[in-house]
Amino acid sequence: MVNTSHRQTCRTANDVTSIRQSFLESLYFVQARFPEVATRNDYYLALAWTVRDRLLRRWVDTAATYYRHASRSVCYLSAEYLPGPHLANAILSLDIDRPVREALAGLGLDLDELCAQEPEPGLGNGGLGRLAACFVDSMATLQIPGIAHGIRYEFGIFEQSVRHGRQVELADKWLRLGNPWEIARPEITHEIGFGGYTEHYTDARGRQRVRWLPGQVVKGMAYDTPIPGYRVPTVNLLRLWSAQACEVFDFQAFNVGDYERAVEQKVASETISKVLYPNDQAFQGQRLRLEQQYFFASCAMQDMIRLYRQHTDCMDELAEKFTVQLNDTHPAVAVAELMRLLMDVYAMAWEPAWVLVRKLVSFTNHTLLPEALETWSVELFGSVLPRHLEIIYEINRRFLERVRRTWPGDEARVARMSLIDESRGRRIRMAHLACVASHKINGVAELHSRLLRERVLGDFYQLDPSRFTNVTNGVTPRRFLALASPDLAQLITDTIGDGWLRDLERLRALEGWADNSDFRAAWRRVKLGNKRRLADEIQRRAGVSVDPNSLFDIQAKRLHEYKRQHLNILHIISRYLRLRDNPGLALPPRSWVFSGKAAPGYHLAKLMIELIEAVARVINHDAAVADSMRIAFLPNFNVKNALVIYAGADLSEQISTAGKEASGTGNMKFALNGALTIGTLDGANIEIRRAVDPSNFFTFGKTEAEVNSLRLTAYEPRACYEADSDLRAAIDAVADGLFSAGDKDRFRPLLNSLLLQDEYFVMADFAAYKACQQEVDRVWNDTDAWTRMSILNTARCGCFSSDRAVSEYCAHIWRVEPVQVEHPAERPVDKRGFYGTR
Ligand code: F58
Repeated sequence: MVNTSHRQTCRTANDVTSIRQSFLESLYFVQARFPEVATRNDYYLALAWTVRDRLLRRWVDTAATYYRHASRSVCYLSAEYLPGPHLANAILSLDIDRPVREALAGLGLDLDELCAQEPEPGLGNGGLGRLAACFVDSMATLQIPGIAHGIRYEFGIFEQSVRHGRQVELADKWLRLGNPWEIARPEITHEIGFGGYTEHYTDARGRQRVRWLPGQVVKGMAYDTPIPGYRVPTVNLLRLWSAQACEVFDFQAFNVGDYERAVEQKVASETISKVLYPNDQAFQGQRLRLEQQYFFASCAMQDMIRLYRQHTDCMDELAEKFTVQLNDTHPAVAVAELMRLLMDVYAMAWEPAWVLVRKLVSFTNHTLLPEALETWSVELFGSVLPRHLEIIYEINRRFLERVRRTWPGDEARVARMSLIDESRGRRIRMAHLACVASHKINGVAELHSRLLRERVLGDFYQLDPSRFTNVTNGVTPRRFLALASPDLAQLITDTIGDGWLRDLERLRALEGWADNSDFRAAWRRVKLGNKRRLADEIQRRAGVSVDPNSLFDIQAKRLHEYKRQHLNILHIISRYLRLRDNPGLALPPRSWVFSGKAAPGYHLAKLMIELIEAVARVINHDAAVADSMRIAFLPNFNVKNALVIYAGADLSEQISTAGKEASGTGNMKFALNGALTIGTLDGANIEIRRAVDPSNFFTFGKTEAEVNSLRLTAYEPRACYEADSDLRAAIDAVADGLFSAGDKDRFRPLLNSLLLQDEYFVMADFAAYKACQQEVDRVWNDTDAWTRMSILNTARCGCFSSDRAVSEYCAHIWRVEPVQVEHPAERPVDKRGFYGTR
């Protein structure tokens, strides 16, 4: 008989000798390599397999526990995930850093070097995808049963490089060298139909039924990635769906010599999960994008029902066993798909099916920007999903009946609330579909949730206020503090113990240490070390040398007009001009760092990168300001590159137009790492400012209400230009070609948008921003005061843990409870040696 402790020693024990043994065996038997020819990547992979074995043992135990208890589970649907590299996080979760380091050191290898080999899955655009990854991490840590479904894009977000001062996009080939973190599940597949037509018929029991006869069918195959909880036995899974052709070849075509047609079908099918759309915050209604959305929503819903039916044939209790969370509207077509499955496949009538859907589904909105709201042309939608269009019409018919009953005669309201927007051609409003089907609808920060209730979804709120709620976003402290800044994490643990890693509110115990000068000195030493690391990175990847003792002022996020990188750069220019004119001006040295990608088709965002680069080139080479100003654009902002940035920041730029940034999560990551924020009263900035106390936060700019009334009156950006000589000088310098070798046209589109429209009130906020930056200089000059504020920022940001956010989803939306994973040792081993069987 094989006993479990033996299994443990063979393959998954955590002592140095076992880890070394596993590593060497993985190198030989999985990588088929020997040391003389092994590359660093072979070593990385060997280590990944070694760690993976240790995850898989827990993963199987977790799955077995959920299966045996038929635990109520979260089915999290997100079109995007940005988990970042897995290896270091897995080692942290499993608490095996020390033995792994030692085992590798014995072989002359360095853990950090091997970790650096790992390409990251860039399966998302930005905040939304990273939030999904933080939630997945927190669900595992809180031992919440759940599966996160998404798309296994073969090409994720493009890799950004900067050539001649411009963004260049390169294909992201993250799967090129193999992915040791995924397990292909060729047995878990679902068929997904597209196009075709529907037929209405009467079934054997006399019921009116519909069947959909798709014109094309593709197969969705599951790839599972283990997601470990932090120092708990739970390992959940991220299930990414990959599209495959149903038949490898159309043999008929092949046999008659039509090779092209034979492979055409295969190529078309597999295109669905080929590439991530790189547009953030701008909806583009391409057919392929709709196909992607339906593809993964259907895979997820079919898979949820498959898992449910492992226990019972009766569909009535589906909503007791699962809860479905829509991460924005990208998976909202799941609502119609669920209705189709329940009615057309499982023969339920409309009413009970709809009751089930309403119990199952809830929806998180992540944006207020009108251009980001998804609406599909009815014509396109109907040609891809004819059956779903019928279902959406019927949902709408019933829903509008209710609206008319509630507000008789108010046809304007009916038009506003309809799932079909009739004002610009006929278009399906996906947010309305998600709302109508959800028992809870939430925004991601207090201000955002209020604006949803008052504006974007105001009518829906009036119809059913109890369905609306707020869950302010959060970030995982494991990745964004422990992995981002190991030294700061160590200092914190040495000071207050390590409980903060699972209960971030415990950071508050640092408050008392802010007044201790020895602690402040230690804090500064650690921060300086982090800044040195970042300075090395800036030198290596941007070719700019920065002084680690200067103030590191950082804006790292997607490039977007509403995020206002141009406000930052205009201020930098004005400061440069002031310094040039007054060489005696005593301004403390600052290094500005920008990082972020621009959507490939977003010309003004790309032009902002060009302007940053152009300004950097001039200022960095001007000896007159060499001691006090440096600017760097760090290319290819992603999860991996972000960590060293958050850890090394002194000042975090969170300067979006009030009312535009739903929440922000970078703001939380910076503050948690002890950066002070200069920010507007937008998104979660408001809550961060309240948490750390306004005295430890640099606030500026128009409030959402002020911005709104300015928009309604005749806003004149040119008047701001006339009124502020620094702003005028900055704009004129750009217009005169100071940063473009005399080319006055180069940045014209950007300047015109500011002077003629200024949709995002850059000009209106410039003076306040400038004044606030002077305050930053003043406080920076008082090193002790700054350090104290830095410590208090970390100490008071405990509430921005994604553990807190996920707990709120569990309590108020999902009604899901933690489940203790059973250890195999607690389970018998059967005669054959299979462990855990009954
Ligand atoms: C972001 N949205 C919000 N969308 O902008 C940010 O304020 C918030 O903190 C974050 O979500 C998490 O709630 C966002 O990142 C996208 O990237 C979409 C991806 C799919 C296409 C449309 C944009």
